[in-house]
Amino acid sequence: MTAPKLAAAIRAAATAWEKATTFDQRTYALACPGELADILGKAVEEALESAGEDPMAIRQEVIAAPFVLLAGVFEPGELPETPEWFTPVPDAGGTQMGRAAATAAHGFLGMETVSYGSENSGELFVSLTAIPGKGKYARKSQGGLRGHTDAVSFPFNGETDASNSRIAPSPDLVTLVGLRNPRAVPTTVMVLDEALDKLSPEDVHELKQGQFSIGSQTTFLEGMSDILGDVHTAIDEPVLKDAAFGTIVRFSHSNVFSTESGGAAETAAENFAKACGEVAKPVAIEPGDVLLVSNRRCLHGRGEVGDDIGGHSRWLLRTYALDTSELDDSRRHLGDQPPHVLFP
Ligand SMILES: O=C(O)CCC(=O)C(=O)O
Ligand SMILES: [Fe+2]
Repeated sequence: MTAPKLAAAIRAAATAWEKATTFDQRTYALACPGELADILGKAVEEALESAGEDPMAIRQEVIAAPFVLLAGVFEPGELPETPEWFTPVPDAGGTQMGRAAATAAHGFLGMETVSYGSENSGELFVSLTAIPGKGKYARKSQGGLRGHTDAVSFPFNGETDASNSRIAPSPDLVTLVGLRNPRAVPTTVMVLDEALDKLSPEDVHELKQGQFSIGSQTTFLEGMSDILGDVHTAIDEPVLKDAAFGTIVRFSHSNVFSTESGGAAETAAENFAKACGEVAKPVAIEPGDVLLVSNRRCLHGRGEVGDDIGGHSRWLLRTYALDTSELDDSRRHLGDQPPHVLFP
């Protein structure tokens, strides 16, 4: 039972930080997420030590987990009405503490909180809410989502994209912060190993071959055209890969296709999508919770959100974390962007 111990330590670190700072100091600190992660990550470690826990063991367990729900790690407190677009995240007491709790978790895990210049202009935290209107963003935001990994067209950590070596890896973690969820709309998690247990060895073999086209997630499309001059698609890539610590995945029901249709690869992808649906577990992220989802050992999706807009309707924040200890600076935007903004 690692999650409750880590949750208590994050809550202690975040609460102490809140008491020791003013609103304006917190605004300023959140603008330097690397430094804040160091400070809060150490505070989490100290809180675990004073509770008699072994921080190293807890860190390893969380890094290896498909997902970890950290319940009640911050007080959502003061919040404006739910926003109607991804950005900007309003600077209010509740969003500050939610961002701090996520930053503390990443800092403790030794991961950097990152964004991509091509998604929501590189904002580090974005709001996931129901968007009004009839366009593609509105439709996507109000509907359910089938299983996917985020930033799916980008390579695994430690690998290079075949078309452009600057393209940064997809995140290791997708981190969701609960601000409002009055209808308890579930985020769904699909543990990779559970899905693979449902597949034949032949299907698993097919999914490990470089024979899938992997298109971009909707939220990256416009930014990517601006930055790369084109939309990025990874071609002839595998969906599964054997890594040192087990099998890892990049997949999306809507953006991954076998390069050739009608063959064993296509059947394997269909069977995999079906298996993911069968193992999906609902996790309703409540206000004050942080859900860490491995973007390698787990897929995630969501139940139907519905058309409640603004007011006190569902509101999560999303950010990403990546182990950047081996990342070359060429894979960051740099220039006029803060260092945490990755390319493209
Ligand atoms: O809203 C959620 O619970 C998850 C959303 C998600 O996975 C996404 O926007 O990529
Ligand atoms: Fe997602």
